[in-house]
Amino acid sequence: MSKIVIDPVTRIEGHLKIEVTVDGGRVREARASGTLFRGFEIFLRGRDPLDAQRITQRVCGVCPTAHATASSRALDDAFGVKDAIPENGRLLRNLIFGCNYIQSHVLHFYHLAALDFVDVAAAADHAGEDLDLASIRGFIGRGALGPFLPREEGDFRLSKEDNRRLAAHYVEALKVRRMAHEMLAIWGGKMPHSVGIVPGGVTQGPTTDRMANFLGKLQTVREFIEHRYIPDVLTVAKAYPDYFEIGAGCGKYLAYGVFDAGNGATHLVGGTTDAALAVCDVDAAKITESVTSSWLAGETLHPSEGRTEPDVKKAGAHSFIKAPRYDGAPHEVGPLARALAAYVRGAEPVKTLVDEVLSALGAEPKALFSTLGRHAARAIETKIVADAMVGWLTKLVPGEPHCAEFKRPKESRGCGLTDAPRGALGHWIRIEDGKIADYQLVVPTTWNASPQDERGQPGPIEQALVGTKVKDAKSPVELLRIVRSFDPCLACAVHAVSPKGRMLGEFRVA
Ligand code: NFE
Ligand code: MG
Repeated sequence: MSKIVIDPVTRIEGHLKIEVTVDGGRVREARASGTLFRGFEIFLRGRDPLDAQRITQRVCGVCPTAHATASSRALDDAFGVKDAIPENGRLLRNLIFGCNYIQSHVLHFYHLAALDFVDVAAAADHAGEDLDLASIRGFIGRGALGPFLPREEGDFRLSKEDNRRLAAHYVEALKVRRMAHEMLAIWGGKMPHSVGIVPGGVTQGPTTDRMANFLGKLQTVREFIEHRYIPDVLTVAKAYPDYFEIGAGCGKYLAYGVFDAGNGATHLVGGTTDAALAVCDVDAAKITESVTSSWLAGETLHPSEGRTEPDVKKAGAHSFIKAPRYDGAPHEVGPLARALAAYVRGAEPVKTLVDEVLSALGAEPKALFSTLGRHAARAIETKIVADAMVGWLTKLVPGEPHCAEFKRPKESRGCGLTDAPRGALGHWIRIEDGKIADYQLVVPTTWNASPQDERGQPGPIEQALVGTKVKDAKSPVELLRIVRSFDPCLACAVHAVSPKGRMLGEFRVA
């Protein structure tokens, strides 16, 4: 029996440590640890409730809009205006958040995950005119390899031509992400840490020139999704079909739903699903967080009563991540969980698009429970969100209200649920004497990268690794591909800003 330690897992956000024991060439046990703590839930206490929208965005530079959305929804609830958001406010919140979804999903595929499957070295001897490939060739020629590392040799399967094409799209994707940021800034002032989404709605209303500017950029982004992102995921999927068979995970999925459709409905529907393709509505009372394996004091609690008290000497603890559970069980969150909830409910356009992708790959729905299933679900969702944004844009009415008036109660409680790009996100606030008395965040990667709970149940990423065959313990690319398919963000998971840390991971084989 041997042990592989990957610390930190790189090309993700923040510091994730993965330890596995390998027996007979397969992973027998896996342990995920978040190795950073900064305590947003602690320093929010005593502040003005309106600060929550500003401060919680600083949890993460990739998904600040998700935290702006969850905190504003928690405050809508606490201030009693959650049913009073004007139409323009609802639609602009969706448009602002939609830009962040597109940016985040494109970032994940091209810049965080693709280079495990695409050999960027194929651009080194490119002699043609393509400026994007020439730019990569320039980086390689100068020995400036940082953006492309770590690069695990040994299992690159695309043709040289496909490797080059996808490497060029890596560069094109950087420009698309910039455009998504610019689109968000049309409504939200800046990105990251935008000022657009606030309790009651948004800070500014629509004008025809902003709408026209936004639509032009949106069409460019939609073309990229249609002609690059989705075909590129299919190219990878066809070359690595065994990744539809590994990395399945815990077999239980949770989505709260996202993009307000009015009257309590969401455009991307929520629900809990399981591997037998049964779906149920979510009951937020069934959410708990365990701290058995975490360097945190206390016991299993509902987040509305949650505590955050570090205890770095705690015996048996190995992570700063809590272990969220739904109805006592670990649940995977993210694009796959959302796709499954919609697919099983027969919600369009998800059902048709998922069936189209499965038929292009000659795969059954059960193939979705896998490493590549997560990539496919994320790509399909990017198209659905970008397409829906056209409809939201055309419903805006310049001159109509965009934010509800609210009074600030001395005492109140609020809960804001949404789905962030990486999965189910909840913020809970308790206001006392006009100030934040308690604030708890239960974040997507907290669900996915959670450690064992008090019943000894491992978290979703830990379960996804168990059983995986590792060909070369010194270059465990299978483990990295599985972990990255969850798009982990440790900065979010521990609710901390990631400092500039060790840039290159190390693999230790004991
Ligand atoms: Ni730091 Fe985040 C998203 C949130 S993930 S990226 O999406 O919320 O844990
Ligand atoms: Mg928390």
